Amino acid sequence: MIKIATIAGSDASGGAGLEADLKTFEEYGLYGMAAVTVIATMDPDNNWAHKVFPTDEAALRAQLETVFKGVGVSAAKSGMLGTFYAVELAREYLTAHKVANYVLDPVMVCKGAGEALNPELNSAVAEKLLPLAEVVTPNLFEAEQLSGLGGIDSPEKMKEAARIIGGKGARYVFIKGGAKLPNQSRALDLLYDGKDFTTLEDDLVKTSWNHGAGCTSSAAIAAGLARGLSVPAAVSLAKKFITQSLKAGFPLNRWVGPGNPSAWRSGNLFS
Ligand code: PXL
Repeated sequence: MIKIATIAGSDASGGAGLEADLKTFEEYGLYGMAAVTVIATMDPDNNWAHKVFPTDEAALRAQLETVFKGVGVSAAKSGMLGTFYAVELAREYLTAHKVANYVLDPVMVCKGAGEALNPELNSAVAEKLLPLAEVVTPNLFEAEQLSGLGGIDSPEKMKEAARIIGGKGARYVFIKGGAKLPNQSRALDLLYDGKDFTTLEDDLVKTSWNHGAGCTSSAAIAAGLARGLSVPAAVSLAKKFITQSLKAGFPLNRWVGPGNPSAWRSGNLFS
């Protein structure tokens, strides 16, 4: 069995975070493990307001010890880290255990949580983890934060941002325009390998039930790498996977709905 790990937050509602990651790993036929950085909860009596409870440092270190030293992985991803010590510990373990297939999802905001998480923490993620990443997977907002460019609203600006982010150390930069670019008829993402750009297009899925899309997409890329795919092949398969997942999104309640990572089984992921 091929092993893979996520260093991420738990989303108690199950659509994002490590829950989305583990569901995705399962669909790829992998053995998934998780080191929990924070626990995110949502309040049904207060408009689904998010709260984030960090795991304490010793508990996080012990989990990383279990996963990376005790077992070992073919690939890993990180999601919401939540604290400076989680950033440091992720760096320490990914480096010490020479995890080559590391996918950095620079989670800066939860859909529904509104404002960006701590900007200084975002800088620490960029400084400490970008240089380790085989692939970094920002959405447009995160690409703006990582590149320092404002208003990324076109494929040209996405390219400019990708060059800057690539310059900070990630081998591949995958910027997810998704459904967020103005006047688009297709969901458009961009992959940059340090030299060339590849544009990836698929059906534009207009849905509110897209909670966890970023987590699922980066988990699928890491899963593809764990299975031995090249980065371009893993990204392209992940794009098909997330499109299927979003087409099958569904509501959990009046506030939120996730995609469905098992949707490809009745779709055409591999065709
Ligand atoms: O979708 C971003 C995200 C990542 N990780 C956790 C989350 C969320 C959003 O809710 O809860 C744990």
